[in-house]
Amino acid sequence: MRIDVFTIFPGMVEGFAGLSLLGKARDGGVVEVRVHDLRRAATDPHRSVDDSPFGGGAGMVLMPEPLFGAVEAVDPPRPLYYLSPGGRPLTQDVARELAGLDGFSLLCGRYEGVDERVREHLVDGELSIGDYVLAGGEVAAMVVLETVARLLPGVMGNEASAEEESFADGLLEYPQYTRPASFRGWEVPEVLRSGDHGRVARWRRAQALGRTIRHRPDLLERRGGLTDEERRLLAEWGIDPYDGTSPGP
Ligand code: JF5
Repeated sequence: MRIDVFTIFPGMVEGFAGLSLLGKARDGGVVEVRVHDLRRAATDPHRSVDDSPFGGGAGMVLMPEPLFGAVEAVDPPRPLYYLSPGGRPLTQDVARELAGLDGFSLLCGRYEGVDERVREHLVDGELSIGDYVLAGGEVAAMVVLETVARLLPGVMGNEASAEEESFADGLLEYPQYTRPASFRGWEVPEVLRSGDHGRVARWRRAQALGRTIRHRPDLLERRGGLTDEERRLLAEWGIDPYDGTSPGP
């Protein structure tokens, strides 16, 4: 898969793309990330990419010429997405959709955003990583890169985990423990040390359900509420199906 990123801070995205999971994916030939400096297409001696808004107002707007110039010089993989709070929300489903493409591209805005003609005539869509405002699209682009890259075959090293984990089935994660079995008097739940794999699996499922009820009831609603089997599981472990709480010891 090839992903092209257009930004006025290429070093920021290059650095990120060379490290950790993405760096390994790159080394393994699973993904190719090409970062393009929007200033390269600027024509004036100052390499300007921004100008003040028509109609007045605070801040600066990214100009159409350097943006069209940078993208058209490359003819990057499509679709080209503009990162913006007004875009289509990035969810695990959207990430899976992107991971199924041969490639796509990302355009990072800065300042007050891009000239509207860029949104209308250059990009194919817009993506949002959440309801907050960043100083620029670079961090959002890195979130998209990492979210998609870890779904590509051969990236995690641990093929099982990418899909086994939370959101794959629309629930939050169950609690994880490692050694020591007792830390400062806080014990690892007995069930995890019982060696009874069926009981462990039921406990984990019940914990994931309880956590989701407690912290993200909206996710459960989206799955269509609790099944009878899930209600039985919660009852087995003493978890309240309405608020996800368990009685203390
Ligand atoms: C951006 C002008 C775009 O702030 C964001 C963003 C928030 N959620 N998803 C993306 O994008 C960066 C900053 C300034 C346009």
